[in-house]
Amino acid sequence: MGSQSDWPVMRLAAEILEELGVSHETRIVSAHRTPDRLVEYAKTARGRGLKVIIAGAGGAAHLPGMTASMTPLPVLGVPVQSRALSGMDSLLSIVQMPKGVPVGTLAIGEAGATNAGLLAASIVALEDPSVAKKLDQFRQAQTDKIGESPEA
Ligand code: RP5
Repeated sequence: MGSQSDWPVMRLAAEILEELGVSHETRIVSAHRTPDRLVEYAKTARGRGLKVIIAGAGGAAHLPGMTASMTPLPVLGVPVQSRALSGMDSLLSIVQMPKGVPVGTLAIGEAGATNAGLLAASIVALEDPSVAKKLDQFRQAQTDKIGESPEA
């Protein structure tokens, strides 16, 4: 994530990964304030064995796109809700990538963070049966919670 201030939202991605048994790391890497850290992180990610990167940022949210420009790994972008423009700035900054450098962009805020974790787990599950099983169980439990009629 781009800042400590993103953590209250981005922790939801970490929590769902934890729940699904997907090993992960959490880092603050700012495209603007720590550019050298970003280059180092993105360029070494695949060599360190990472499979997917979730990048959450707000405002002029260049972290996901710049990360995607420096790694062949799938990059999932989470637009964090900004104070000034409620996350529309974050969303547009992340989603409007030029052809050839994709970022899989999720919803603004908490839904996006959780869904980024779920999507990352789905990617990992392609080659990890234990994660696939936990993902199936998660989805079944979610379905089971939905009543057929509204309660009074
Ligand atoms: C972005 O600027 C961060 O991702 C964060 O969402 C936003 C505001 O950062 P702070 O000023 O709260 O550190 O780089």
